[in-house]
Amino acid sequence: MKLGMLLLTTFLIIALLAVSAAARVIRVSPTGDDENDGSSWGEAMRTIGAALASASYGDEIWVAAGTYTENITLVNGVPLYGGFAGDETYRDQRDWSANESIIDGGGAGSVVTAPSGVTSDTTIDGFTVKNGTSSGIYCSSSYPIIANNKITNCSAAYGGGIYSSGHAITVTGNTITNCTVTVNGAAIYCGTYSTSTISENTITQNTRIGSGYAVHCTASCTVRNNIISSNTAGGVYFSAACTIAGNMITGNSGTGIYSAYCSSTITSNTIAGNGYSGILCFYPSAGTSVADNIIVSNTGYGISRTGGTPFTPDYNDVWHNTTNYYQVRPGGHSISVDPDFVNGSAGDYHLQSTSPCIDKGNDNASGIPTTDIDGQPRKVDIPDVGDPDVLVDMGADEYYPDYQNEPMVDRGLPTSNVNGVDRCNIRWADVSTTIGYGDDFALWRGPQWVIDKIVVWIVPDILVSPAYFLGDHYSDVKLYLGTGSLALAASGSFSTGSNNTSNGNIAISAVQYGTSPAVDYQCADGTYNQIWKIEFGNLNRTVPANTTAYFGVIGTPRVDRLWFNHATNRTGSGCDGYLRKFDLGDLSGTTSASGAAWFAGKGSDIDVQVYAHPQ
Ligand SMILES: [Ca+2]
Ligand SMILES: [Ca+2]
Ligand SMILES: [Ca+2]
Repeated sequence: MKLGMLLLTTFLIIALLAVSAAARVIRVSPTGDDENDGSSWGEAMRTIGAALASASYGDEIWVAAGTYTENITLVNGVPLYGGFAGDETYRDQRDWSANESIIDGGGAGSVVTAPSGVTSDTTIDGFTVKNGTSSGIYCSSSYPIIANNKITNCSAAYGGGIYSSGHAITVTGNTITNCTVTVNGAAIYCGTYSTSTISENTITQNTRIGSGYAVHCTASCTVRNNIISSNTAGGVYFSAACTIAGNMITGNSGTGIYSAYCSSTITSNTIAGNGYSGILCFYPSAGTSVADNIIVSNTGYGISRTGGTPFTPDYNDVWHNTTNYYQVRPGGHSISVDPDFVNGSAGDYHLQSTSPCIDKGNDNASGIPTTDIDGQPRKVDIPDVGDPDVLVDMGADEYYPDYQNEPMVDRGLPTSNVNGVDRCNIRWADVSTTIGYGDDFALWRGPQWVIDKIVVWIVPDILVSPAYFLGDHYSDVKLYLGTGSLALAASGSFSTGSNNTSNGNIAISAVQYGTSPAVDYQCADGTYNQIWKIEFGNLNRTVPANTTAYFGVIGTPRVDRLWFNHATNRTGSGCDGYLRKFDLGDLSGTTSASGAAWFAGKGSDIDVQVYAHPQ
C-alpha cells in the first residue's frame, strides 16, 4: 500500500470512529434486492442508488463485483467502496483489482455525480466507472476523495474522466483511460477555485479532439507522481500556481507541461518523447522553478519561455529535443546527455545504473516528492553508483538496483583471479574456536534499510577429495550482525551426513572459484579444498542509513576442525585489507585484524554480499 493511501485510509478510519455507533455498513450485490436493508451479504441490496437513498452521514456502502448500470449521486459522509467478492467481514479484506465492481453510466450523462455539499468525508474507491457522457465523475463545488478507480470510456466537453469546479478534489491511485473531450482535460479538468491534489494516477490513451491536454487545471493544483503517457493530447496544462512533481509524462501527442500566466514549481519529472515540446512557460510569473527534470527527445522545445518573468532552469537534463532551450538560459548544474533509460523506445523510462542523471539533481529543490514513481524513497545514495555527495536523481525515477536479485554490497567470491598471476584466494581462522572473523560494510545514505540476505563463503581445512559432509565436521553455523555490538542474526544446526542445517533460511552449496577453468581453493602446499557458499536469507534486520555495520560468521567444530572464512585480496569499494575479529564471549564489539596474507603488502577482506531493500 502506498503511503498516500495508507494515510488516506488512516484518516478515513479516524473519521469513521468519530461518528455515531449507529453507523451502518450497507451491502450491495448483483444478487441482492432493494427490498433488503443491506445489513449482511445475504441481505444485500441490488442497486447502489437504493443503498445511497437509505444511507445517512457516517454509513458506508460496500459493493460486490458485478455490473451496475446506474447513474449515482454521492451523499455526503457516505463512503462508497467497490471490489468485494461478497463474503468479506472487514473492508480491508476486499481486493478491488481482482473483484471488479462496475458502474456503467449507460451513456446517460455523468456516471457519478458529487453535488455541492459533498466533502472529503465522502469517498468513491475501488470501482470501474464507465460509459459516462458528461464525465465519469462530475464534481460540482464538492470535494470528495476519488481513489483506486478505473475510469474508462467516458466523454465530456471538459474533463472526460473527472470534472471538478468550485472546490478542491483529491484524486489518487486511479487509472483513467480511453476518455475523450471536445474542449479540455481529456482525463481530468480542475476548474475555477479548485486547489486539487492529483497523485499516483495512471492517465493513458485519453483523447482531446483537436488540441488540448490530458490534465487541465485553471486553479492551483498539485500534480504528483502520475504516469501521464500515450494520450492523444498534451500532458498537463495549468494557468494558476501549481506544483508538478515526480510525474512520468511521456509519449503524448502534444506538449508535456504547459504553464500559462502563473508561477509554477516543476520538479523531478521525466518528460520524454512527446509530440511537441517538453515544458512551455507562457508569460511565467516570478517564482517559477524548473529543477531536477529529465526533458529529452521531445519534438519541439525542451524548455521554452514566452514573455513574462525570466527564470533560470537548473539541475535538468535537457537533451535531444528539436531545440533544447528557447528564451531561457540553463543554470550551471544542467546537463545535456542521453539519460540512459532502461528502454525508452519501449516505454520503460527507469534509469540504468550507468545513467548520468543518478545523483545529479538538487537535493534542496522545491517540491521533490518523498517517493518516486515506483513508490520508493527519494534522496538515496546507492554505493558505487552516481555521486557520493548528492542524493536525488534527476527525473521521476530514483535509481535502485534490482534489490531482490542484486546485492547492495557485492564483495562476493570473485569470478576470476583479481590479482593477476598471484592468487587472490585467502582464508582466515583463529586458533581459538570462540573467536571468529567477519568484516564491515557501509550502509547507505537515504532511507532506513532492511537487510534481507547476507552471503558468505567458507573453506574448511579438508581436502576436496574424498567428498565429505559439513555436518560431519561442524555442529552448527551462526551469523552475527550489528551496527555496534553484534547480535545473533541467524543460526542452524548440522546433522551428520548432511550439508544443510536445521534452519530453512540458510542455504549452503558447494561452489568453485573462477570461470576458466573453475577451481577449488588452492592451499599454499598446492592441494585443493572445497569452497562452500552460505546464504543467510529472510534476515529482516532493520538498520539505519549512513552507518557502518559489522558481521561475523562462525561454526562450532565437532572435534577440532577450525572454521575458515574465505577472503579475497583486492581493491574496490569497502575493501580496506582489514578484517573484523569477534569473540563469542564478548559480543559488545569487534576488533580490527590485519588481512595481510602470504604475499607482502596484500591485504584481504572477508567475502560478503548484502541484499537489502529501502523502507
Ligand atoms: Ca540517488
Ligand atoms: Ca525507482
Ligand atoms: Ca575489510
